Formats: sequence, C-alpha cells, structure tokens
Amino acid sequence: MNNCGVVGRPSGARRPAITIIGAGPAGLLLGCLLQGSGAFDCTILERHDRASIQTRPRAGLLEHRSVELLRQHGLAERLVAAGYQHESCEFRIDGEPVVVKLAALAGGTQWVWPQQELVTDLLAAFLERDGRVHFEVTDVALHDIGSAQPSVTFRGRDGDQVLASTIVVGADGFHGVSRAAVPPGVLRFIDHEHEFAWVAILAQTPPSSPHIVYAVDDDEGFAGHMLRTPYGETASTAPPITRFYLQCDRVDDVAAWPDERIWGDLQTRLAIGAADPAWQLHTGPIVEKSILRMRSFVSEPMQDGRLFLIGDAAHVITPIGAKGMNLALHDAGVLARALQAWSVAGDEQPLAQFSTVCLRRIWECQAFSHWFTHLIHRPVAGAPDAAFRARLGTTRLTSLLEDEAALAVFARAYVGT
Ligand code: RFL
Repeated sequence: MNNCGVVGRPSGARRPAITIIGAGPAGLLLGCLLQGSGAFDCTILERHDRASIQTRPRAGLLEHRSVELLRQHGLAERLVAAGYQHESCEFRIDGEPVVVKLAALAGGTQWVWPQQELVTDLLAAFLERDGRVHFEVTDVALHDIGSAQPSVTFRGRDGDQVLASTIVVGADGFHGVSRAAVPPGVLRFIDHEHEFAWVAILAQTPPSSPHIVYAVDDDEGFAGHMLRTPYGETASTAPPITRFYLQCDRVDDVAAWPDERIWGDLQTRLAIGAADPAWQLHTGPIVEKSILRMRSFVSEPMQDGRLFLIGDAAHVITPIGAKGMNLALHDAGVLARALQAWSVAGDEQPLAQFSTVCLRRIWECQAFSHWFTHLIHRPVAGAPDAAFRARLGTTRLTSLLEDEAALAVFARAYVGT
C-alpha cells in the first residue's frame, strides 16, 4: 500500500498548483511536462542562481530511452543537433583493449550531452511554457503534506513567501530538505556504502579515444576516460573537456592527489600495450577535482500524502553505468503521467502506483550498477583476499567480453533500450 493521500479530482476551476523544489534535471523535466500540458500551474524553487545551475558539470550520458522521452515532448532539439551518439565503449584489461559495439548489440545508442546543457534546455523550455522559477531561495520548508492543502514557505528576493500547493514535489537532490519533511517511520531508507572511491577529475583536454574507456589494472585498480566533448576534428567552438576517474582509497583526501600524481596514474592505468603503441593520453589543465565516495541509497516508498520525491531526493546510485540522471528523468516522466491522469480523469491509481513503478526501474539500475562497479574495480590494496578477488573480477570481465549473448544483455542494460 502506498502512502498516497491524493483523493478525488483536484477541485475548483483553477489549475492544480504544483510546487517543485529543485531545478535539476528531475524538477525541470517534470515542470516542462506538466506546464506544457496546460493543465497545471507550476512553480520551481531553486537555491542557486541561474548561471550556476547552467554551468555545474556533473553527468554526461543520456540513455536511449531518456532521449526518446525528451524527443516525444519536443525537448531534444539542441541535444540531437549538438550532442553526439555514443556507439561503443572500450575495456582495457591490464593494457589489452577490447571495444564493445554497444549500438549494434543494444539496438540504440546513448548520447553524450552534459547535464548542464540539459538543464539549460529544460529551464528555457519551462520558462517558455510560462513556468515560474524563484532562484536563490533560502529557508525552504514544507507544511501539511498529509493534508489536502499542503504549502511551502521560503525566503526569496521579495522576502518571506508562502505557496499554497495542490501537490509538492521534492526534486532537491540527496541533500535537500524534502525527504526530511516526511514524518519518521513512513519511509524506509535502504543504504549501502561501497568500499570504492574515485578521484573525479575534469580536465581541459580533448578526449584521447573515441570511446568511453574502462581500464582495469589488477594491482592499481580502475581508471575511466569519459568524453564530454567530441573526439577528433569537430566544428564545435566549445573548449575541449574530458572527465577522468581514478579508483582511490575511501579515506583519501583530495590533497593526496596533486595533478602530477593524477596524470602519472592515468598514464599507467590507461596505457595500451602492444595493441596500439602509438596511443597517447592527452593532458591539460585540471579544472575540477574531488573525491567521490560511492554510495547507493533508495527511499521506499517515494511519496507521502501530497509529497512526491523524484531523482536524487529519493535515490542515489554509483556513477558507473551513468544511471543517476536517467533515473531522475524517468521518475519525472512517471509522475507527470500520473498527475495528468489524476487531473484530467480523476484517476488516482497511477499516483498510488508512482513509487512502485519507479522503484522497479531504480532497483534494476541499482542491480546493474552494483554488478558493473564490482566488475571493474579491484579490492582495496592490503585486503587479505585482494589478489583472489582481483583474479575473480578479471576472469568475470574476460568471460563477459568473450560471450556475445552476455554482451547483448549488458549492452541493453547499459544503453537503456
Ligand atoms: P540535482 O541535479 O542534484 O538537482 C537538485 C536541485 O535542487 C536544488 N536544491 C534546492 N533548491 C531549493 N531549496 C533547497 N533546500 C534545495 N536543495 C537542493 C539544487 O541546487 C539542485 O539544483 O538532482 P536531480 O534533478 O534529481 O538529478 C540527479 C542528477 O543530478 C544525478 O543523479 C547525476 O548527476 C548523477 N551522475 C551521473 N548520472 C548519470 O546519469 N550519468 C552520469 O554520467 C553521471 N555522472 C553523476 C555523474 C554525479 C556526479 N556527482 C557530482 C555526484 C558524475 C558525478 C561526478
């Protein structure tokens, strides 16, 4: 049984007022879908200013099905024109490269489209559809979410304000205020801290390969090369950017990773042996560096009364497999359809089923991401069984890469077809 306190069709001649907390991919897509239908009056509250959400680099890969969702609603124009399709990925096992033709195996492709670009597109579309955004808000608080008349208070440019709402949506990320507004005992939090961590780097340098590269070194661990701008000659005038990841110790501080150490470790772990002696790692100024300790978290259910949680507010996932932003978009799509069924036809069932529908996809992705994380990371050095587990990991990865049927299953889960 879900905690759906939404009963009866929204009353009165006025359109239902939807207050969305957070202008990330989840909140903005929901706002676009609802506002675009003409049946809702949406307001988004965002604690940062417009420029910072439009320039904050995070995710970069959109699944095939996310792009289809955006296309259906006229939100993929710039992404299709300026983003590019990601048709294969490469594994390097102790210097031995293997390219996996994802598009051919999965019947679709992922798209490289940085999160800040998607946020820029969605924000523009939301404003064009007459949605309202309050930027730089503080002191956001949710009230009476168990009643038929919830409200949200906040401090904005015009001082303290109250938004009487029909529905409140928490799209404010993992550290937002919405989840904490649910009374204790209603939601169950399922949490897992992984033994792995990354030094996550953004460097002003062109990609060194046409593919995402997952490199595994039995002794040193994982290194990743993720494209954020196209490989090779392009018409783009944007400065080239590449994301890199290096497996590190969970207790490491970023100070332990000066730039020289980062480039040295990337050289070692990404190196190709005899297969391509000419391959070179492109280097450049490191513009962002952080330690990312891997964590998985799911709230069950994702709703209480008139509050619905979407995106990272309800779940986080390890970045490997690139599912976080895609799950956020999926939640927004499911909630938009449920709210439309409720508003137009008075059908409460899709709203009552919102968490169940989203959680199915979330757990599929959690299972994929957990499996993939363990496949390409190596146990923390010094663990008594490190060598044993490292050999198991490499054997599993090699077996996968040699099995066409298993690779097709992997590719469909990875690409999201
Ligand atoms: P977001 O993007 O965190 O947006 C939440 C918004 O809410 C605002 N906010 C508040 N506003 C008002 N009042 C408050 N009290 C507020 N508290 C917060 C915030 O300012 C923000 O604007 O959540 P959303 O929309 O759920 O989107 C989730 C995605 O951002 C996240 O899952 C991904 O970035 C995860 N992720 C990746 N996902 C992918 O699908 N593919 C990837 O390749 C990928 N790479 C990554 C990632 C996340 C990373 N980090 C930094 C955690 C790489 C990295 C390094």
